[in-house]
Amino acid sequence: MGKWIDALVTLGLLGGTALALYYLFQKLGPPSQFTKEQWDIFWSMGDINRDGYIDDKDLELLRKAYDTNDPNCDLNKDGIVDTKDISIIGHNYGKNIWDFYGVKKI
Ligand SMILES: [Ca+2]
Ligand SMILES: [Ca+2]
Repeated sequence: MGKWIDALVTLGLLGGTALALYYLFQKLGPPSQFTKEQWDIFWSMGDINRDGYIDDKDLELLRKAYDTNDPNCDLNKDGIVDTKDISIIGHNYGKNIWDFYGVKKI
């Protein structure tokens, strides 16, 4: 009987720890290998959704924001989303943040 109680207490503790870690992960998000500044630089090269890749998803976001002043898509920060911003993505298309900074992806 005592063994069962010990086992249950252990399970309870493990479950509690796992739950606490889960909530912490949800709150803080996955650990990032890069600083905010590094993400900002890569954003300015065309990674609008900040997923680490400059690809069709970013082009699509830029297309939707075309001819607006959406600061999230205004890569050269000249106040308008236009062909200049598209050409920035075009220039960097296919790059990813890990290769760019020479960091192994975890
Ligand atoms: Ca992206
Ligand atoms: Ca612009």
